[in-house]
Amino acid sequence: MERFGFVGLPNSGKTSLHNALAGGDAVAARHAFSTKSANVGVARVPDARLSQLAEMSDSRRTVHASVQFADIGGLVSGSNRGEGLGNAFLGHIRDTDAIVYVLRAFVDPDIAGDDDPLNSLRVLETELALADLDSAARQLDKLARAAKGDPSLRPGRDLLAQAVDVLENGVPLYRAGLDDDTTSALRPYFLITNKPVLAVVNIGEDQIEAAEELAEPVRAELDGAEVMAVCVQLEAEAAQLDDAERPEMLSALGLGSGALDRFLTLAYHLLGLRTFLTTGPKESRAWTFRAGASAVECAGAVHSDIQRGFIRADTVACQPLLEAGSWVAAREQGLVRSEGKEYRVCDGDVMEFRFNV
Ligand SMILES: Nc1nc2c(ncn2[C@@H]2O[C@H](COP(=O)(O)OP(=O)(O)OP(=O)(O)O)[C@@H](O)[C@H]2O)c(=O)[nH]1
Ligand SMILES: [Mg+2]
Repeated sequence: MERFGFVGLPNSGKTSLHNALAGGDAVAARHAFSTKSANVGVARVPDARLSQLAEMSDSRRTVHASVQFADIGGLVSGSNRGEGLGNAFLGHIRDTDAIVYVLRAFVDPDIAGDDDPLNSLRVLETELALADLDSAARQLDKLARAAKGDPSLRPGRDLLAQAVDVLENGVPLYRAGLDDDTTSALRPYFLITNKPVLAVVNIGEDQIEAAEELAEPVRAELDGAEVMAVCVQLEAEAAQLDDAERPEMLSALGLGSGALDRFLTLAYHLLGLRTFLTTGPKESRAWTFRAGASAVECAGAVHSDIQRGFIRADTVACQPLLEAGSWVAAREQGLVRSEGKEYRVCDGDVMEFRFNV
């Protein structure tokens, strides 16, 4: 399952965001460093198509795609030298797939901490770049020695040297304009700033009107990265309500359908994740695949036997299927295609795999 790691200053709202997303109840508290070990939660990726399919098929259950979130302790300026809680817990997010910056904009004199999102971003980026520099320099040292006797290790050594050059200037790797091949080649070294980033600007209840104004400078600074203003506190409270009450509360507060659904959808897409669906009386289910995956690869997500014995995949896009009203009707109308192994699956395809083992 895809994982996101939260990075933020103390009291920026990381644990509150984690609770809002995962519906959990980890301790969010007024004092800094209230999180001392990582919380890991799972959030369902919203998908309106799924409930429509479930209704069409009269499914006994629906299963959403999901992603994981790791909430760790706050970072401060100097964490790399052991200030605050130090930066040891960055280890918990080295193997995540993307970084979520949680940047505080809400103002509350009773809760210590910086409420300038841009300033927070700069502190965090410096700390992450320094942590990566430390790790990259150590790995480079080892590899450089080993490469003397083994020329096959030289490309790796050169790559790490390139990363060290960038990081030494305090620049996160995601800002260095590295091409896709370099980014992929660096992946095995588990550098935090080599991952895609998105940011949540945590606004107060009294800042909802100014949401865009508060998010804009961060968006400009991160140069096109996904940046969203979210009133984390309200969303966390709304997350405690049941599915029927939540929309009422959110719309009464002027928050529309809430920011978390949008955030999850953005995060999911940022990683190049897509969804195909299966539907029947037993269940309707959303399955995650990487953009560009083939039908036979997607079959493997459902079951290895289906992948092994793959014959073909009956495929129809979700919307036409819903309009037809059933698989039978869709077949009669000629909407269902029979796709082979190499078919590139599209987001929203509904599939029925034919297989033989
Ligand atoms: N007024 C206000 N308070 C908030 C908001 N978001 C979070 N808080 C409060 O800020 C405090 C810190 O929130 P946490 O979620 O614990 O922050 P954290 O980033 O996990 O903090 P550490 O784990 O200590 O690094 C809590 O008392 C929250 O209730 C907000 O939008 N408005
Ligand atoms: Mg916390």
